[in-house]
Amino acid sequence: MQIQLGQHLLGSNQKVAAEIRRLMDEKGVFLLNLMSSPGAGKTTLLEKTLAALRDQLQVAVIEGDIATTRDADRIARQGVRAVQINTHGACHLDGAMIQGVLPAFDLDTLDLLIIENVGNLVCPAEFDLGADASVVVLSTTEGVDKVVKYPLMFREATALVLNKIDLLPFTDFSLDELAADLAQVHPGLCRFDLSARTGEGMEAWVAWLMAQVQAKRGRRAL
Ligand SMILES: Nc1nc2c(ncn2[C@@H]2O[C@H](COP(=O)(O)OP(=O)(O)OP(=O)(O)O)[C@@H](O)[C@H]2O)c(=O)[nH]1
Ligand SMILES: [Mg+2]
Repeated sequence: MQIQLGQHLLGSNQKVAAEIRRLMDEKGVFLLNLMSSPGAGKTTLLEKTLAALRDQLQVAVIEGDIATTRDADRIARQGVRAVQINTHGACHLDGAMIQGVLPAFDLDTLDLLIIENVGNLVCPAEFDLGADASVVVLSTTEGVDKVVKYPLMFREATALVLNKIDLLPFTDFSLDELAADLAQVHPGLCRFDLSARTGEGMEAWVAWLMAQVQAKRGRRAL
């Protein structure tokens, strides 16, 4: 019975996700779903990414958290429009939550809409939000075993950001082990090793994201 209910919920979420995807395709907006465990550095990565992109692209952010507007406040301080969703306990965002806040954005002028999902390495991977890309942030302080312990998130990701490389010397995180685990779970996964704190490695990530957005803008122009 529980399994049937779960399948029903996921099925109806899939329909909403398809509607979001259709709308984003029609408007030519690139929708990015950013996921990680709590504290891996999603908001810090966003702050630095927005600083690099905001003069070249029209960008906005949807922040998902169980409570508070702290992350949306951090993004707003970058001069970027941010709408906070509070899930009041739910461990992930779903399609209906995203659809509910879309009227707050001018999709006709937007190039890039970034969703920062609720900090959680499990549930967000189960819910399609209609995104063009799902990016998972893993940080060097979490332990290298997370890829094999939480494989769905990494299997379904479009790209992986390995954050906090400035802390590598102080942890037992192994880049070789990460590469071996990724070869097993998601061979060929696009990966960016960086430090959102120091800025090291940010250029390749920003260039990749910019290229994704421009490719979609190009399709809109056709
Ligand atoms: N040393 C170091 N610290 C970082 C880096 N990126 C983020 N941090 C720190 O990690 C902590 C968590 O960063 P956030 O950006 O808030 O993490 P988050 O993933 O948005 O967290 P939630 O939204 O709560 O899931 C903060 O204290 C950041 O300053 C990094 O590259 N290096
Ligand atoms: Mg955050």
